[in-house]
Amino acid sequence: MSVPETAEKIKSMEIRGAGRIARAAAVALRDHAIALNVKDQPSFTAEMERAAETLVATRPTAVSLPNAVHIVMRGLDRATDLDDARSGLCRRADGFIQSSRHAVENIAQFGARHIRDGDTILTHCNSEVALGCIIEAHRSGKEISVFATEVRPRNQGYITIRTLNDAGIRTNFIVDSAVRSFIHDVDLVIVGADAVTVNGSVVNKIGTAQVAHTAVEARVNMIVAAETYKFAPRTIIGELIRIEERPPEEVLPEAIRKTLPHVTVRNPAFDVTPAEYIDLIVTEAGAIPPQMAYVIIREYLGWDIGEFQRSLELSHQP
Ligand code: RUB
Repeated sequence: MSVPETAEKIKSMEIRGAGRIARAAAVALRDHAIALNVKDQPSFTAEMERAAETLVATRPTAVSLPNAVHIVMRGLDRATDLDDARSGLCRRADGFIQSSRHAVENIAQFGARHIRDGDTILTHCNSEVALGCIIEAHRSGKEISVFATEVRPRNQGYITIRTLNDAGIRTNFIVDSAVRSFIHDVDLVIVGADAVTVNGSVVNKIGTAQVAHTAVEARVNMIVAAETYKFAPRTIIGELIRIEERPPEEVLPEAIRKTLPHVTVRNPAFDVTPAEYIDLIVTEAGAIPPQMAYVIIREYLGWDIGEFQRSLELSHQP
């Protein structure tokens, strides 16, 4: 698939979920690199940078996207000629795609260990890693059941219940506002993440923070399943995660809105759950308390504070 096609599918949410978005971007960059017909290395680098920017601009919240693009583009770093640049980039892209798949598998194994025989789990939105943990627990013979939310306005819950049903897992489907009514039937909440900040806050589908607050009040543990490339390096230097606000049509059709001139629809796609509401973040590097997010950013993402300091110093020069 071409870069513009991939970008369009990410924007329209045909490709969605932070992990899938990251892998789709890596595939698009690799295919673009293979197909690019340019005569020298500088033109190749310039074209690849343009493609990278197009992909990163599609959705602002899922940090997995710029992280994946950064990892892949580092394939250009030490290239000496055009062939070297092309093969370096493809190697990094294939490496990322493969390690992302391994990460999802490992998190499923680690996360499943936190689910006990007889547990009822609540999940919100549609996260392949969160579902991976639940399905692995079921596969290993634990008798479990699930509460899955609807996830207004885009109804990602429909995808979740289809996956759980296909896996043969007993599932209750509830509207988002019913979480408080059922929380005492729940033993554990498991969700995914679009971003984890340096202070351990988790950015995920709108409503996650409400679910977390309800879980804390009911003394129900909450686990976040997140690959290390969902941790946000730039939060080290104070950058905030941008919360995507999507079009009002997703919430209320234009025909109705036209009759309500004093009403404005707000449609943030994500919210922020504070670290203190989260018991554990399960990554492929192991389970960590959210307060250890900085270690993941430093040890696993290949960004170091020196890189930021250099760019900040440069931008301070007159
Ligand atoms: C998806 C969402 C998911 C995370 C993690 O939002 O919030 O919980 O992206 O998903 P959207 P995964 O549907 O708006 O993309 O674990 O699959 O990466």
